[in-house]
Amino acid sequence: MASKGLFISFEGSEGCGKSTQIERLATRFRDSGREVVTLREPGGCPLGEKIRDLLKFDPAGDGMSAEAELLLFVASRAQLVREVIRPALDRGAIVLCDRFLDSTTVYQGVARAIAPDTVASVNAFATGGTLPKVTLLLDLDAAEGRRRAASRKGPTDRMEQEQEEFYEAVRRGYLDLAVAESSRIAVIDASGDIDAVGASIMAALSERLKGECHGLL
Ligand code: Z5A
Repeated sequence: MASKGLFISFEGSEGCGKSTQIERLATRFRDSGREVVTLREPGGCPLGEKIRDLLKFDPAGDGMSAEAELLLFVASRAQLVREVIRPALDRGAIVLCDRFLDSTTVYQGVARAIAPDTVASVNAFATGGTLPKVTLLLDLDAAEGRRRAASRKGPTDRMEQEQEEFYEAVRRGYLDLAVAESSRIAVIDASGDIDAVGASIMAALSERLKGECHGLL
């Protein structure tokens, strides 16, 4: 049975502005009277948050293999889908998720060079067919994203210690994916100020959800 809710994911390289725009969009949707569930990956549920800590900060993660990393990211996703996302969509909520399967396709598949078929197959197993209706890819120069991210407080995590080429591969990987999956993924220029990016997001959603979201956009 088709769910009543709406699932939107946000993707992009580090510091591209996903969290900022999710917060704005959530406020807008809540003001229109809808239940909104905001989530992040990895994380979003108790098991996922433990896995997040393992992936980002736990010293046990030092020297983690690319294969173990892949399986931990999808383990977090498998739990989030079943524990939080599906029930929320069944209630009719709008789910805004900071990263989802495309992060694995790009970070593990492209930047870590794990075989695309392997990544696609574990992604399919984890999501069990629960996919975003629309994915907003916030595209930003990799170095600018790193500058923005560095301006925030907080400890550096394991993933943030990669070389610049890694983040450039991520950006290219996302743009290639957006071409391959253009019916789902909308590319948003994230280089403007917060209001300009927000306006581009609203325009992309209006275009892609035409006729499906009465009173929402
Ligand atoms: N990862 C993976 O490898 N495989 C997977 O399957 C998944 C994830 C799911 C998660 O990191 C890491 O895991 C991530 C990918 C990997 N690694 N990297 N690198 P995370 O969850 O800790 O963080 P993130 O997802 O990379 O995002 P972020 O760093 O938190 O950034 P953001 O949410 O996109 O941006 P922001 O916090 O909204 O904005 C960053 C700063 O810029 C902040 O100070 C804002 O006020 C400012 N900002 C926002 N918008 C603008 C504009 N338009 N102009 C100027 N300044 C702005």
